[in-house]
Amino acid sequence: MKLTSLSIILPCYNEEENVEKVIRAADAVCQKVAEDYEILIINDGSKDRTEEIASGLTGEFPKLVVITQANKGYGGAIKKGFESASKDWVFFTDSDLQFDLNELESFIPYSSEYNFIFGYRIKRADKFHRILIAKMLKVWNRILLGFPLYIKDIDCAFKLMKREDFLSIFPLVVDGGLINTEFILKIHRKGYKIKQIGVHHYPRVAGNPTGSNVGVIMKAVRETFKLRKMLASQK
Ligand SMILES: Nc1nc2c(ncn2[C@@H]2O[C@H](COP(=O)(O)OP(=O)(O)OP(=O)(O)O)[C@@H](O)[C@H]2O)c(=O)[nH]1
Ligand SMILES: [Mg+2]
Repeated sequence: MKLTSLSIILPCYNEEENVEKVIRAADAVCQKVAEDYEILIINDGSKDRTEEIASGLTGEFPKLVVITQANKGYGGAIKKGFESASKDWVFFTDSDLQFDLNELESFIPYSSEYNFIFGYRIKRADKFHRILIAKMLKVWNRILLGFPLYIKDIDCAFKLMKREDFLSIFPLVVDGGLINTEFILKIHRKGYKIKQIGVHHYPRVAGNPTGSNVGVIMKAVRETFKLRKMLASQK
């Protein structure tokens, strides 16, 4: 079984050591899981050779599209990917090789029954403080936003979604670290079923982890209150 068509979104910020490998991995898995596909590299204002390396591979990979924007942070990068995607299904993951893209294959059989298929990290290969922040986010989201508790791993960057249904919850009001929180909440409130599948997670071996600096966390706090307002207005 294959998907009719798939856009795979890869946000990249200073991923010169990872970008070629992730493009190769994405192309290989796309060939297995989709009849037609596009690979979208969202180069989020990288200061290194990410763009040069990715653009240099467009000859070898005709399905590869490199989109460059000024740095907007993780949320702004995947949002750009969602806006640029054109295929029936959308899958996004990180470009730092912390996931095995081949595991997308195990999601495909569920695509006839579910429009949202989300990975959860069976065992997170992250530092203690990152895992603690994720646990705190869950409690925070529950108390302030009424976030559903059955979602195992809010921010797992391994999600497959049917684009038409995903677009029905747009526009997204946040563009920072709470982007997953926002769209999961909206999907849940619309009554969609979400299938969750365990995926493996590996330590980052190259490049710099910057996903949890103080600026990112402060923005997430501001975004929570923006989200609360949005939810209240939709009641
Ligand atoms: N940190 C960061 N990542 C970005 C940005 N824009 C896009 N990304 C990409 O978003 C993905 C996730 O970023 P990571 O820094 O790996 O964040 P994380 O996986 O939550 O945590 P660590 O790997 O521990 O930092 C990667 O593919 C990045 O290249 C940005 O402005 N900052
Ligand atoms: Mg990472």
